[in-house]
Amino acid sequence: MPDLDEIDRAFMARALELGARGLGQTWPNPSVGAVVVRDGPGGPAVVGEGYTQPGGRPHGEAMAFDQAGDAASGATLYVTLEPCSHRTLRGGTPCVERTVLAGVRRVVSAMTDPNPQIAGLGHALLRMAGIEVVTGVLEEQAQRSHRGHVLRVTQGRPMVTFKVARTADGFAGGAGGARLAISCRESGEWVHRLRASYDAIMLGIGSVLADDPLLTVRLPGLEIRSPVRVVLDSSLRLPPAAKLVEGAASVPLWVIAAEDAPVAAEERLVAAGAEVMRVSRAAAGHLDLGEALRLLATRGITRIFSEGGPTVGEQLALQGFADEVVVSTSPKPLGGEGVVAVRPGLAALLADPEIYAVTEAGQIGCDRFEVFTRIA
Ligand code: AOF
Ligand code: ZN
Repeated sequence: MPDLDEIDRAFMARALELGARGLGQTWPNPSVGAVVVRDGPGGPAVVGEGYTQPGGRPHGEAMAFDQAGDAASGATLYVTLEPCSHRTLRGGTPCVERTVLAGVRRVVSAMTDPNPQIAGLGHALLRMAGIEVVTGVLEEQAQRSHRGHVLRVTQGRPMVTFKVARTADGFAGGAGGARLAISCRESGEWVHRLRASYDAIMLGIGSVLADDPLLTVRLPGLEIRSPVRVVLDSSLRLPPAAKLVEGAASVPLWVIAAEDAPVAAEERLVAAGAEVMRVSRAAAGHLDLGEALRLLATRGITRIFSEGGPTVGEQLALQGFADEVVVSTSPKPLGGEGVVAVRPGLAALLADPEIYAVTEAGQIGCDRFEVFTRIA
């Protein structure tokens, strides 16, 4: 017989799996997974499951309770984030209230919601209503899943993942920035799936000019999950004929420029369907990355996937914003001079075990990949 802790971890793992399905779709809200479990003759059984819906409402718990109906009475609720205790204009009964009204006897929660409107109040109110509350089950996994939400509410910026693909000899592009076909099909598909779990994809104008990418999710069934595309373009060099701009009517395109970028260029991009936002310049005339990220957080973005280029990646890491770094390495060398994928500043940080830890590594198709997570 598994003990209660093991049972709790198993149902929480299921709740985390459900919550992960909503990643990239629920901003400005976190994607919360919830499972309602009731003891039956054959042991505990799931009577309701749910996760936060696109746009952030209904909340995960509401979905699970809708499915469970009367079966929630006397049940245990597993939830990946502290249930909300607040009432907002967006409506809906707070999840704490729904939990009490449903007659739930026990709540197992992975972590406290750092949103100052909640911050422990959800758990406290449940306990005051006589419900047994267990917290911290699979907390590490939950913290990772909710990192975008946590950083947005505690630091006012989204979480950022920087991803770079390199040849066996370490290049992201050919001489003069020429585009290279680096990744194999399987890892290309994996990147498309990863993209779909982020709220926005961000890249520097250098990569846009070199590659003319579309940056949408092109996997069957996932096309509608394309994140917002964000271009860091201090002087507004983005040509209105770029593929990114052509698609702006169907997938949002936000261009972040410096305050002094030409107004005429802004007008051309806006006429083509893009939105232009402005931030200050920082060192060496580059955009102030911190200000750009804070701006994106105020627009509701919680998770950013940055696909380049190498200079943007290095800057994100040096300024402490690259929460995760994904490096994929192909078995094929370029065999000449090119654009270095992992620049020296980033390489030094990734090699420092006090700053980054390798949290995942493996093989996808012919490519090798590593995920580095910032730990300090
Ligand atoms: C939950 N379950 O599924 C989510 C929660 O704007 P509102 O009213 O939807 O509230 C959003 C806040 O609620 C959000 O900032 C976060 O703290 C929490 N999200 N809570 O109980 C959920 N998505
Ligand atoms: Zn809620």
